[in-house]
Amino acid sequence: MTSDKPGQTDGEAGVVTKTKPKTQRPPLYKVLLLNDDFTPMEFVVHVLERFFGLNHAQAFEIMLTVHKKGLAVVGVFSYEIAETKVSQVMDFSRRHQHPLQCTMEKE
Ligand code: TYC
Repeated sequence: MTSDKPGQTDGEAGVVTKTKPKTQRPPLYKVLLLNDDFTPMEFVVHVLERFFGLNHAQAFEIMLTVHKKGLAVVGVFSYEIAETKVSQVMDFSRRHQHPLQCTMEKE
């Protein structure tokens, strides 16, 4: 403040404007696995181990969640990685003639 009289201000006294430093994070994408009535449970477990680096217990648990709830998030990745995982799962499933569906969604 530049004013010298008590209680009088130049209108700027005590006004603090903070500019928050913004850290740019890349957007993340959830990879979702969807249930169906035909894909064998063992195949889904295998897919989760092979393409998502899960151990057998983790893979089995996620497979059961999808089976019971209809879908589950398998992992969260950058756009490129998520897209690659979805393609790998869809290609592998089609090659084995299973209707397993995998999609991605912005977090
Ligand atoms: N519902 C399937 C069955 O009973 C198993 C299954 C689980 C299929 C998860 C797809 O993403 C899936 N054989």
